[in-house]
Amino acid sequence: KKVNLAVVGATGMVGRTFLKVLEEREFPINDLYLFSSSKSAGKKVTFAGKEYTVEELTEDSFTGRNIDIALFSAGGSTSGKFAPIAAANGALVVDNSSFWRMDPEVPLVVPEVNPEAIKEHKKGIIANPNCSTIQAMLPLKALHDKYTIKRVVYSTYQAVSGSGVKGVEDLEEGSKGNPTGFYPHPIAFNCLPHIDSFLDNGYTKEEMKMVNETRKILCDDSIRITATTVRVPVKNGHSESINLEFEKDFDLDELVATLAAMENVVVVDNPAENLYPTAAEFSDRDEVFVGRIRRDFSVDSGVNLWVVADNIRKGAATNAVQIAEKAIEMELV
Ligand code: 11C
Repeated sequence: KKVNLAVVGATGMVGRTFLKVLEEREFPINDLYLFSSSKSAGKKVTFAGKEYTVEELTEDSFTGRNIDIALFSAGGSTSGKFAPIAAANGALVVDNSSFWRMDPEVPLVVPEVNPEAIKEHKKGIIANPNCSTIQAMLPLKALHDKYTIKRVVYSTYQAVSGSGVKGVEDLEEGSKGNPTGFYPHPIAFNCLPHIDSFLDNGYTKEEMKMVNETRKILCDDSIRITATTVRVPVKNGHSESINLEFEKDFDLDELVATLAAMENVVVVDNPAENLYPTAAEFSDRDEVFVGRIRRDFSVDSGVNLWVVADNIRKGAATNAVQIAEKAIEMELV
């Protein structure tokens, strides 16, 4: 079945990657509509050999166009206002912002982990999780099903592309000695334990997203979770140290095999050959890469993992496109 598809935020970093991923995966598109703010409206974009003009997003953009699916990546306030308008006009919205993620009527989906949740949408909106949460969910789901996770300690090393083009500019200019002042401190040759804004509990919003979204996606509020999220001078690709404690004991070889058997997880773990995933070498891919898999000897049953993925692909665009593909497969559009 071919669908009429809209991309909202088509000229942004994630929006452009939506188009790349849709083209690569030969997504079955009938009519394609590209929307942006007034600033980028009028730009020409080529998709599958055809030129499209980006239109300004307005309240009438979805009227009378029979748009089946709308992929949104234009920030929380745009999603808050326009996703319900798109849904009211019959579109199934897959939203990349944080606006709808914790709404109980909005499924929060990683297709390899909880695809069946897609069917439970009540508002015509499905939320794409935060990038740092998405990549953690694949290994955690495989291990939670088998060993029951009791506690998670996340420590992240997140690329500047997660902040958009301005973050990448600050790293590039800052490394030449001219930081743009985009971050509260220079990111070049530095690490900032500060992603998104600070909350009253001392955590950042990014850290609390990891805590709350993990529980929602794994459907388990009993898991104890803490997180420290750090911006590092890496252009693209988030890396995460994940420490897990289990209810059940495990055999390490069996645990590695369990991870390797998970859909779209690739184990890259051979210390003797200096083999482990790194952001620079393993981004621009759609899978999640896991290495440095080793027992945590400080607890009865625990493991440490190093998890790397492309935050713009699997962490945003690819995951959203996979949700749209599942929705078509499930005949929801
Ligand atoms: C970052 N994770 O790397 C953020 C970007 O909630 O969708 C995505 C923010 C979000 O800065």
